[in-house]
Amino acid sequence: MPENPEETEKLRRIRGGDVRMASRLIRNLEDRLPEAKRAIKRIFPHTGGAHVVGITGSPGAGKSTLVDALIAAFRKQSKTVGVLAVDPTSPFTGGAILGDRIRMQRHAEDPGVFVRSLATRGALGGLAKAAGDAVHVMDAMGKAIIMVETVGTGQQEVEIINHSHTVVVVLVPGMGDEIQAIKAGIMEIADIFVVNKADRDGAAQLISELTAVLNMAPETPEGWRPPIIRIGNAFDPVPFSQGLDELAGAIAGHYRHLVDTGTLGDRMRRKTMVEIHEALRDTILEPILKDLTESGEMDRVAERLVRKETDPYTIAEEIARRFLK
Ligand SMILES: Nc1nc2c(ncn2[C@@H]2O[C@H](COP(=O)(O)OP(=O)(O)OP(=O)(O)O)[C@@H](O)[C@H]2O)c(=O)[nH]1
Ligand SMILES: [Mg+2]
Repeated sequence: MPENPEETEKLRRIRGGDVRMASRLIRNLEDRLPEAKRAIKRIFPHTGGAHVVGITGSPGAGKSTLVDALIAAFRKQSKTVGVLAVDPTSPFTGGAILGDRIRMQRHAEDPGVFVRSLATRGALGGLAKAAGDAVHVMDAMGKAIIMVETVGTGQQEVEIINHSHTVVVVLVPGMGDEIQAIKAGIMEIADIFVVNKADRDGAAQLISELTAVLNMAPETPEGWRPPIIRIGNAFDPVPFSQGLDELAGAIAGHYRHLVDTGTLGDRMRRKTMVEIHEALRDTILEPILKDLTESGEMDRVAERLVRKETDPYTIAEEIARRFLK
C-alpha cells in the first residue's frame, strides 16, 4: 500500500488518542466510506491490547446504567475506557442513546474515557462489522477496557457480541428474560450473568432458574463457570456499589482466567473468524447483491422464482459461476 502522508498523520493522531480524529473515523465507518476501510487496514496491526467486554440484555435492563457505573469503577483503577453503544433497532440515533450520551456526559471531560454510539444507517447487516471496526479504533487509541453495549434480541446482536473477549448478560427479574436469552442463543456465549434490579420480587427465583440451567450446561473448553452477580437498585448507592465492585472484579477475573489458561488465543480466534466472515460478506456478497439490484436482474430473478421457473439454489449457483470465475 503506498504511503499517504495525510493518512499516516491521521493514524498517528488516533494512536495518540485524538478524540476528534477517532470520532470522524467511526462516523466514516457507519457511512461505509472506502477511506474508512483503508484506515482500518492500517490500524489493525496496532490492535489487540484492549480487553473487549460485551454487555447485552433486554431493552431497559439497565445496561447503560451499569456501563456508566463501570466506567467510574475502572477509572478508579486508572484504566482507560472506551464505550461503544450499538443500537441495531433504530435507523437513526434514537432517544435511548441520546439519553446515554447525556448521562455519560459526566465522563466527557476525562481524556481517559471515550464514548461513542453506533446506529444503522441504511444498509442491513453491516452493523456488526462497523462495531468490530469501531472497537479496533478504540483499541488503537490505547483504551485498556472497551465496553460494547447492545440490546440482546437477535442474530445481529450475537454477532456484535462475538467481537468481545468477555460477555456479560444482564437479566432482570420478572421479565421472562431467561427464556429470551435461551431463545436468542445468548446463554451459550455468556461469561458472566448479572441479575439486575435484584431488589425486585422474583430475583431469587431467577437466580435459582439460572443456576439450574448452568448446572445442566456442559463445561466450557476454557473451564470457566459463569458467575451470577446480583446487583441491587441503582438508586440505592450502598448495595449497588457492592454489586458493581463484584462485577468489575468478575470482568477482570475472567480476562485473567483466559490469560492464565492460555485460552485467550481461542477467544481471539473466535473474534477473527467473525471478522473474516464479515469481511468476506463485505468484499464478495455485497458487491454481487449491489450489482444484481442495480442492473434490475434481482427483480427479474424474483419474478422467475414466483412463476416457479427455477429455484433459489439453481439461481445462486448460476450467479456464483458468473461472479466467482
Ligand atoms: N428501579 C430501578 N431502575 C433502574 C435500575 N437501573 C436502571 N434503572 C432505570 O431503568 C431505565 C433503563 O435503564 P438503562 O440503563 O437505560 O437501560 P438499558 O438496558 O441501557 O436500556 P436500552 O439501552 O434502552 O436497552 C432507566 O430509567 C434507569 O434509570 C435499577 O437498578 N432499579
Ligand atoms: Mg442503553
